[in-house]
Amino acid sequence: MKNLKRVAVSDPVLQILEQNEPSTIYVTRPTLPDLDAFIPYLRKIWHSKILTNGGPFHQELEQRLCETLGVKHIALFANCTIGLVTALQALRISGEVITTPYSFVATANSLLWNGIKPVFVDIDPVTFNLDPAKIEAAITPQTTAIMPVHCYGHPCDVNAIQSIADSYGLKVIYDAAHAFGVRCESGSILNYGDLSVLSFHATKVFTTFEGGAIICPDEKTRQRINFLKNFGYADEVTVVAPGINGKMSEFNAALGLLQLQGFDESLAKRKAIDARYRAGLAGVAGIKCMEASGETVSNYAYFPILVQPNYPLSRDSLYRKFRDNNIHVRRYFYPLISEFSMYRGLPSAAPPNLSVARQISQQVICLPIYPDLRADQVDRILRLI
Ligand code: T4K
Repeated sequence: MKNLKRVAVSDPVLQILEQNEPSTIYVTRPTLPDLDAFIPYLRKIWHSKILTNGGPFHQELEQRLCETLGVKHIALFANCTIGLVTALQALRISGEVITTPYSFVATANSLLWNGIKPVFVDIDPVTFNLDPAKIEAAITPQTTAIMPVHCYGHPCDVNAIQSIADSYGLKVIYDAAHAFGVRCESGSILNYGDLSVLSFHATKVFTTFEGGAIICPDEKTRQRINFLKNFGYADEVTVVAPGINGKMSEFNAALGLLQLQGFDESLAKRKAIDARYRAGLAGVAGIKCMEASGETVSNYAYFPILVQPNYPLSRDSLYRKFRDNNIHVRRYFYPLISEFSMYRGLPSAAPPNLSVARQISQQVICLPIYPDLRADQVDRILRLI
């Protein structure tokens, strides 16, 4: 980007890029492979002319992801949101679904897209995930499932959630958009629940530009999901359900294969940044870092801090201070999903019902974390705090 000023800019894409301050630090930046390494993959696509519909790169990425993540069955998607919408369809979920207000809006939107009523339950003050102790009170005869989120990649209390689901005959679909590569003692966190849905968006620890995947327990479910993501086609002349187009293209799948090669190195760099922040923030009165919630392998996807009342600045003043210094921190997740216009009329969206989520949402700032963030940039951020 540094050389852009010297280019005679008639290209509208370059004009947009030029507006970005080179010194800006973003909350995240994707790690990309060397462009030259991608060319042979593109050559194969150009040569075969297979661009989509479950081609060879798609098949290979599914297999490689199963090995890397430690899961048995996976179905790739164009993005996580379509994956969530399809996961609900695959399990024929209807009526009411219990979910968290403390997430990206796509979580609850996937319910509305299926004509399902979201029922918001408050979160745990330590994990920022659905509080299992509050789930039972929200169950009604219409409840058919629970949709928790492994927020920031920190595992939910999967055992407590499963035991409630078993008692009431509910399905569990995890929004695992943040949880790529996260493990707990028994292995991948993605093996819990009936289905888990990943995001491979540009802002995620593993990215295919846009992309996602559903992790499922058996081949039969995966087949139904594959029908649903391909308009419902079971074969050339049979449509078994009103499916959607949720397929990942060969371009994205090929990129994913290349991205996997650099994943361990990216993780190690993220871990070092996480440690540097923690060391720098230890003892700063009024700033609280989030702790792990039972994972044995973290993915360091986000670095949320809470700006508490004893810090000299309010959360929003600190946020503005960052922005004034060209540091684009984000307030994930503020506002709460339950505060958006299409949700705030729901009885479960009433503020007293969600007091923990509201407090955290009003205190949180996600600091920049991505593999190419340099130590001197982390120190600049720490100095501002
Ligand atoms: N469930 C959960 C729990 C989620 O968090 C998400 C998505 C989903 C479901 C749905 O997943 P997908 O359908 O997207 O696969 C971003 C992402 O767009 C969104 O994917 C993500 N969660 C959410 C937490 O964050 P924004 O509006 O903050 O994105 P944006 O464009 O402001 O990007 C943030 C920063 O990232 C930019 O300041 C710079 C950097 N960036 C971004 C893009 C898009 C890049 O460097 N390159 C890029 O291409 O929502």
